Formats: sequence, structure tokens, C-alpha cells
Amino acid sequence: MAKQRPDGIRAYEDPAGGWGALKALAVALKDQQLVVEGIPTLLKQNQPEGFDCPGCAWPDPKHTSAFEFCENGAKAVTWESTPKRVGPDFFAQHTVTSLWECSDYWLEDQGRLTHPMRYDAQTDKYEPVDWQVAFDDIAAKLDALDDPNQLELYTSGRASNEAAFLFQLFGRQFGTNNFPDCSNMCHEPTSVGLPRSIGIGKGTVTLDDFDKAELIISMGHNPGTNHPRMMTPLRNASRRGVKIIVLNPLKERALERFEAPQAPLEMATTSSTPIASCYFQVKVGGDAAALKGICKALVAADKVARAADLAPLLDHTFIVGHTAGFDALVDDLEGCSWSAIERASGLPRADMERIAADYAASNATIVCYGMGITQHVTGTANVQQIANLLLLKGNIGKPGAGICPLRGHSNVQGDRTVGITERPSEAFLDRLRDVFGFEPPRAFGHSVVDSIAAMRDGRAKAVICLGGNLAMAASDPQACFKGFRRLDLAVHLATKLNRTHLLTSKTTYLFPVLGRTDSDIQASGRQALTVEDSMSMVHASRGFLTPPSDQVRSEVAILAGIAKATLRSKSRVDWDALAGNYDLIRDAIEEVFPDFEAYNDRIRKPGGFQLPNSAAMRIWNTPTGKANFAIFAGLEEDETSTDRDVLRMTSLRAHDQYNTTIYGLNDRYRGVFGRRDVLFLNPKDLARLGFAEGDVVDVATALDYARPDRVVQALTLVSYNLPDGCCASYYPEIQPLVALEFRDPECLTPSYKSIPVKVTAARAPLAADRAVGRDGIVGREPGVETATGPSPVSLID
Ligand SMILES: Nc1nc2c(c(=O)[nH]1)N[C@H]1C(S)=C(S)[C@@H](COP(=O)(O)OP(=O)(O)OC[C@H]3O[C@@H](n4cnc5c(=O)[nH]c(N)nc54)[C@H](O)[C@@H]3O)O[C@H]1N2
Ligand SMILES: Nc1nc2c(c(=O)[nH]1)N[C@H]1C(S)=C(S)[C@@H](COP(=O)(O)OP(=O)(O)OC[C@H]3O[C@@H](n4cnc5c(=O)[nH]c(N)nc54)[C@H](O)[C@@H]3O)O[C@H]1N2
Ligand SMILES: [Mo]
Repeated sequence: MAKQRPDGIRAYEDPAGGWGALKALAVALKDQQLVVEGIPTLLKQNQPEGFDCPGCAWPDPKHTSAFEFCENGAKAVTWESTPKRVGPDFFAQHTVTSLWECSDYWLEDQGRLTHPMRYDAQTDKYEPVDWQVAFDDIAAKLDALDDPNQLELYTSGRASNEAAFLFQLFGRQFGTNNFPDCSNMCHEPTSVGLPRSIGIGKGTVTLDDFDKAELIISMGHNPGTNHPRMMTPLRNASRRGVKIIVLNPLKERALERFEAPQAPLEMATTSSTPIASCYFQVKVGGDAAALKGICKALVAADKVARAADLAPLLDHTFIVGHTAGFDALVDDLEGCSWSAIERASGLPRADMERIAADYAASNATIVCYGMGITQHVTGTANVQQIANLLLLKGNIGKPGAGICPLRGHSNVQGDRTVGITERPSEAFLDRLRDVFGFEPPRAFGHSVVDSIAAMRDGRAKAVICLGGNLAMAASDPQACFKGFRRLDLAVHLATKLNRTHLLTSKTTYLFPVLGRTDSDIQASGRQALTVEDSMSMVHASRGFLTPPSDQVRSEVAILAGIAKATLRSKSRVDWDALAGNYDLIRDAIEEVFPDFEAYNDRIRKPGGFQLPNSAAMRIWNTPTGKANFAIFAGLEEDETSTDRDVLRMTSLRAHDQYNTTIYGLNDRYRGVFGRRDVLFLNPKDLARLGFAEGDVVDVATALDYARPDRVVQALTLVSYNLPDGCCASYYPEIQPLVALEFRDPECLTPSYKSIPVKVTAARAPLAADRAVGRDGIVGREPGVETATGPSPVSLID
């Protein structure tokens, strides 16, 4: 008889996509009460005259004539355009203390925020406040700070170029470079590592390159869930006979087989397309080693070929003409033992030689990567090792080839481009000074981790959050929760209620903003916003839905209101004029950043325009004037790597979530239904550690500086195909395990994807009605006993 599996756990055998995706769309529409109205909304997504999908930063095909179906985008859009409302009535009924007991899923599911609110400690409730009264009070509180650097200005990557530009202009005129940004937790290793390697912190490919590539290597990203529209070029490439090599500790379903919901024949016949030609289950955190192994094999094979007077495997003309550091790289690769590489990567030498052979045979290779590469102690090094591999065969700045970081939030790249950075360049600050006539601060500011530390330690006194859910998205909720509660002032601009808003400070404002789908009318008429996708295409986005209430304002209008009240005569910027006509903001952006030449004209053309990309033109803006090979010395050996009781945990996004937004409790392709409180472990490790599937365990960090409260309790073990010594669980539930200090020292990105942990039997068995965290984090203070949450939502299957 087959062994009973834990509740809600069953294998998923079908291809990704297909009817399951369409069914999920129907459920998303129904859940958000959008059965009829939702369809026209979806049809305007990523169309020349429509709005930019807030789902991800994957670019739109040039000829967006047909509706590009995407389950992820559909969920993001229906979630935003829901008719459910969270207004003064809602807040009158609920104290903040009672809301804290509700799950994160429930909080967001209540609907769109409709009125500006201020927290009242007497009643423990959010109460309505007049916009101008709020702005004046915020101005007074900011005025009272001893030092502008006591203010932290957080940006989540949905903010438009226009909002982000105003935000940084306000912050710098106020006197700080404290711009923590979701990018600090996401692609910062790309922003820091790639400029050193190739002189620009962005990808170098366009969608056209996917039609010309001969080989695609996919590392550490899960497009079936996170960038479903990317499945179209991957499927097309596979059908053309292009090899797709995947390196990922988990066998992600969409990277194995995909059924295109937009291909009528595939849907009618339920046939599907294989995606990966070879799938290598690299160890969690083993990518730098694997890349070193591939490069080592490649360099060795090139030597053999040349000695035998055969065609070289490397592009030596490119290496001589365009790169620096090749000889040192070869020395390092030759000096590195295969046994060390095999141990650290978890792959046998033969696998890496096979990848090297396929790579050598391809004239045009694209490497795509995501969070599985960046969120590591070695994130920056990982990205640079990818650049090394590409440079060895001149695969940057050549048709069909290049580096392709999969950005997350739909405008996270654009926010950076227009100045959201805690480490601004001198040249950019000089331009700001010249254009706006003030002296911007020159000292670098805080990234996310530094800002949380400053809040926790009382050095930061005020925070303005332009979107996001910082306290849940960042590592170390122990520090985040304390930090937010110590502040004098917290201001949140948000579409929906989340846990960060419940961490009230001395004064807390919660402001409702227009989303991407909403129509934005200002003094000069209907406005368009602009965003930049993963491939540096900038285009306009116009919402068209009636806003949730007449009290909801655009992010631009709110930021302009705060800036005007706070800076008064200290600023010569006409904030009202900018907020009244976003063309004027774009003119200002163009003045500061010449790459945006003719900004307003070019975004009026369907599809927008592409920002220049120096590396794609083989111009290397590095100190050497060349592309640089980077040496990675450490193969991730630390005191925890040799302890067999220590597992390396990676944190996953389920299929039914958008970052901290939990849409539902299923992770369809991984076979998890109606719950999130699981820890995936392979059957061998389960047995070795004395556990069986279904056992309930506590997980603790295995790091020296770990404290007793760095524990996540009551996860159910699920047997899963993973490399030895690795385990996986869901983000954000595992956040208490990640100390602020556990990060890449180069770019400061938290190491969310390689957490050393120990697993022990759960301290106390939990009663069935206390199924902790089944529906996400339930009013939980890390390390403190969990309160009972609402019962899990019913299965959606
Ligand atoms: N539906 C949906 N879409 C999203 C998001 C969402 O939450 N939901 N989030 C958006 C955002 S902000 C981002 S940044 C992107 C994130 O998109 P992705 O970059 O795809 O991020 P993740 O899902 O966190 O994990 C990526 C993959 O890394 C693998 N992985 C884990 N550890 C390792 C490792 O050590 N090495 C390797 N090679 N692989 C590893 C995991 O198995 C997983 O397949 O998606 C964006 N789009
Ligand atoms: N363990 C672990 N931690 C991680 C990650 C991981 O893989 N593992 N991933 C990291 C990554 S890649 C990222 S990007 C961060 C995400 O960090 P954040 O960007 O801070 O988090 P989100 O969950 O995307 O934010 C959701 C909230 O944004 C608000 N919102 C939505 N749309 C809008 C809008 O248009 N305007 C405004 N003003 N507000 C809006 C809503 O109120 C919603 O509750 O998390 C990081 N944390
Ligand atoms: Mo992200």
C-alpha cells in the first residue's frame, strides 16, 4: 500500500502552464469578485495603449497585438483591481492589535485602501485624516530631526520613474542619501558585480537575442512562476532545437515541460514542449563553484584543441582586444582542484565538462539568472562568474548572446536608473546640483540592511515607505519589528494593508495610492507613468479604472505634497507644477540623465524606447577600459559546511504568492496544496537525520551568532527531490532565520538562499487548531509563541 503523504502534499506530474493556469486565472477573478469586469482589465495589460503589468519586469514583445496571457500578471492585476475596500469603516471596526492577529493573506485580501489614515494610540485604531493636515504634521516632524540622515526613504520596485525621481529629489534636498530599496534584497549583486566586470549593472540582451541564441543557460530562476511570459521565448527556442541547460537544486516543473496557454493546438491536444535539454541539480549555494568548474573544463579543452592545431574553443581575439585579467583567471582555474569544485557545487566533474562542451559548441549563448544566484553570501561573485563564462567566448555584445538578469518588480530597474540608490555617483549628484540649484549630500546612505540596523539602534527616527512591505521582506524580523516600533514617524504609501503598517511608531500615517490599473487625472489631464523593463526598454503605462475613492492620490501627488510642506522655501522646485503634469517630471529626468533624450516624444510611440547599453555595444565603462575577469577564491567552505547535521536552506516563492503578498495557499507545480508550513528535504537526508516525511520539526540557524530566537517552529517535513545536504522552505515565513549580518559583504544583499540550519523535532506538538503558519505568518513575533490565526482558506484546486 502506498505510504500516506502529509495533508495537502501530492506529486505534480503534468507540464506547467496549460489548463491549470487558465483555471487559476478563473479562480483569481472569482476570489477578487471580478468575474465579468476583470476580463477587459486583463486585455489592456502590456498593450501599447494600456498599463504596464505590475507582475514582473519581463519585456513585452514588440508587436503586442495579441493578449499575452500570464497567470502571474493576471493574479497581480486582479489583486489590485478588486472591488473590495479598506476604508474608515473597516478601521473603525478593527484595532491594530486585533489586526496583528490576522494572517498576512487576510490583511491584503481585505481590499484597496481608500482614505488617508493616521494611527491613534488612544483608540489603537487608524483614523481618517485630512491630506494637508497630514503633510503639515509630517513636515513638522521631519523638521524636528537632529540630522537629515535620521530619515530613511524606502522604495519598492513598483514605483514609476516619475514617483521614484521625485522621491530621490525630495530626499536629497532634505539632505540624505538613505535610499534603501527592494533592489538591495534582490539584484544588488547584479548592480555591484556587473559594473566591475562589464561596466554596466544591467543585462545586455533584448528579446530578439532569444530568437538568435544557440544555447540558453538558466541558473537560479523559476520563470514558470515568476516570469511566465518568459516561457514563450524559452518554448520557441526549445522548438527551434536550441539547447537549454538548467542549473537549479529543484526540478522546477516549467523548466522541464511547458504547455503554452496561448497555443491553441497545445491546449487542445494537451501536448507540451520540453524546456531543459539537460537539468543539473547544483547544490544550494554551489553556483560559483559550478561556474568555476565549467570555466576550468573549457580552458583545459581549449588548450588541448590548440595544441592539436584544432580550432580554439575560446574567442581569443575578443579576450585580447576586450578583456583584462585572463592570465590570472587561467592560473586560478588551473590551481583549483576538481575535488574542491565537486564538493562545493555538488556536481560531478563529468557534468561540468558536459556543460563546457555544449557551451564551446555554441556560437551565441545567453545566460539567464535570478534570485538563486543573487541571494547568497557570494552573490556578487556568482554574478561575476557568469560574466567570466560569457566573456571567455565573447558572448557579450554579440547577436543572440549576453547576460540576462531576470529583474523582479516591474520597475525595480527604472527606479535605480532615475536615482534611487544609496551610493550615488559624483557625476549624477553634480547634475542634480546644476539642474535644481542645491548641494546634494555626498556621503553614501543606508541600504536596506543598514537602515533596519539604524532603526533598531535608534539612529533612524523616521521612515517613508514608497510601497512594499519592508518589515516582512527584509531579513531579521526581530530587528525590523523593534526598529519600526522605535520610530518617531512612519509614513506608508500603499495600495493594500500589510503587516509593516501595523508596526506603529509614535506617529504613523497610512496613505492610499493609485495603482497601475487606476486612471490618474491631474491638473493637466490624464497622466501616463513610465517604467523600464529588464531589457532597458522604457515605455508608458496608463491605467483606466476608476480609483477606489476620490481620496486616493497618486504616488507623485503625495510625494510632491510632502516635499512642498517640508522643504518650503529651501527648494526652488515647483512641486505643484510637477504633480500637475508628469511631462514636466520627465523633462527634469531628461535634464539630469541625457540618456533620456526626447523622453516625452519617445514614450508616446508604442513600445517606447531602449536606453543605451554600453556593454551591449562593447564599450567597457570600467577602470581598466576593458571587460574584467574576476577571480573567485573561496569555494564556500566555512565552519558549517563540514558539519553533516547542518543543512543549507534556500527560501522559495510559492506559485500563489507575489513576494510578501500571499494570494492563496497552493504551490501547484511543487505539489503543495492548502498550506505553506513545510520543509522540503530529500529522502536520504530525512533518513540520515532520523526523520520521516510528515514529522513536525523546528528549524534553527546554525551560525555562531545565532540566537535562540532564530527559530521557525512547526514545519512539516516533505520528501522532495533536492541535492544532499540541502533543504527549502517558503519566504517570508523563514525570515526569522536570517540575521541582518548574514549577507554578501560586497553588495550587502541578505543571503536568503543559503542559510545554514539545523533541524530538530518540534519542541511541543501543536494542536490541530493551532496549525501555525498554514496560511502564512499569523500574528507571529519571532521566537514568541504563535497566536491562533483564522482557519486556513479552503483549497483552490
Ligand atoms: N508570481 C510571482 N512572480 C514574481 C514574484 C513573486 O513573488 N511571485 N516576485 C518578483 C520578484 S521581486 C522577483 S526578484 C522575481 C524572482 O524570481 P526568481 O529569480 O525566479 O526567484 P525565486 O522564486 O526566489 O527563486 C528562483 C529559483 O532559484 C532556485 N534556487 C534556490 N537556491 C539556489 C541556488 O543556490 N542555486 C541555484 N542555481 N538556484 C537556486 C529555486 O529553486 C528557484 O527555482 O520574480 C518576480 N515575479
Ligand atoms: N527570504 C527571502 N526574503 C526575500 C526574498 C526571498 O527570495 N527570500 N526576496 C526579496 C526580493 S527579491 C524582494 S524584491 C523583496 C520584496 O520586498 P517589497 O517590495 O517590500 O515587498 P512586496 O511584498 O512586493 O510589497 C507588497 C506591498 O506593496 C504594496 N503595493 C503594491 N502595489 C503598489 C503600488 O503600486 N504602489 C504602492 N505605493 N504600493 C504598492 C502593497 O501594499 C503590498 O502589500 O523581498 C525580498 N525578501
Ligand atoms: Mo525582487
